[in-house]
Amino acid sequence: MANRITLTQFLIEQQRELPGVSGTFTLLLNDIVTACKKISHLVNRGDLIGVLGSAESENVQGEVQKKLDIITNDIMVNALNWTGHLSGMASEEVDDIIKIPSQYPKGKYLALFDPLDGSSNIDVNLTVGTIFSILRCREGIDPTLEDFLQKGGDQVCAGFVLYGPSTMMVLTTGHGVNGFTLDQDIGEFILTHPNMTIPDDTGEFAINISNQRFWEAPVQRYIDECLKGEEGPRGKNFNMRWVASLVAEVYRILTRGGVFLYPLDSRDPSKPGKLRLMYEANPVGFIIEQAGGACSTGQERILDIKPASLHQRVPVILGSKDEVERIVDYHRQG
Ligand code: FDP
Repeated sequence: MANRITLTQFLIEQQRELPGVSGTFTLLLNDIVTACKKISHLVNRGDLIGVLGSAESENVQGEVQKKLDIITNDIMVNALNWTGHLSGMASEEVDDIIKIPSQYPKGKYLALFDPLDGSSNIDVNLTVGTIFSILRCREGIDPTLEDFLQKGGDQVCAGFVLYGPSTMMVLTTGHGVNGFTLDQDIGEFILTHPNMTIPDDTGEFAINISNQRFWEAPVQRYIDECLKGEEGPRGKNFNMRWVASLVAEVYRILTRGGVFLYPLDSRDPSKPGKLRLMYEANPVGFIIEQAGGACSTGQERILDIKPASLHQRVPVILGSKDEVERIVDYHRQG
């Protein structure tokens, strides 16, 4: 069919136009694409191939792992560890950094990923996804933890693949955001959503309202004003969504605007937020900003945070710029 731009063609054309985008980087993205196509196939086959359900193990965060959490992590690691494009990896499912086996050469990038985000949705056949973030690294070294602890603002690339009614990849290399749909017939991602942008204002919010009693005052105030609708200080009605799958919420916001909050709450003082900085907040924050939105903890821009540890959690408020700025302003006011 004429005029269909594949992801490979898109990347090679971008590589020609942008100084600094190397062939190695394009090949690395192709490695990730291959892994995500495999994951898409497994998610799609579901119970037919017995991959659903719990694995009866816990990950580093103390969360019960699903079988697919483990399988998808292995797919990512095994697709990326031998290619020579990476110096190391880190995964939400693995305690320490993942080293490149000694028999393989090391490259100049680091890959961090959440192989199956929203995995509590997998058994109920709702959208899940893979999130990834690419950082630079001194070529050929055996990276230490410190090499991984870079600010989100230093990411070379971030993306996620959505396993929903259709499989989609959303990608940024710091030059806008583009969306690709997997054509299952030919096994290629096709550019279907060029230059995705988020409207500045919104009438839609997403938050797990069952945690309301644990929120801080600025978030209580923002949600309360949304719920008051036309009769309240905002003078308009709001709609609410909660898919409980970050990738699905972010994709919705990229297509029709909105705001998503997983704020600081007082449930467990050892956990400042639920979402992970390196695998969730940073990559989606980069994408959201590149699409014209904003992403903050309420106190600071997510992409400015200097990470203290690999599995660090942060509060996340992201989406339409004016709404995020309003919530940040409520935090300033206390
Ligand atoms: P999950 O635990 O299923 O992986 O990654 C965290 C996350 O999903 C996000 O994708 C999602 O937005 C959130 O947790 C859901 O949280 P609740 O369980 O509080 O609804």
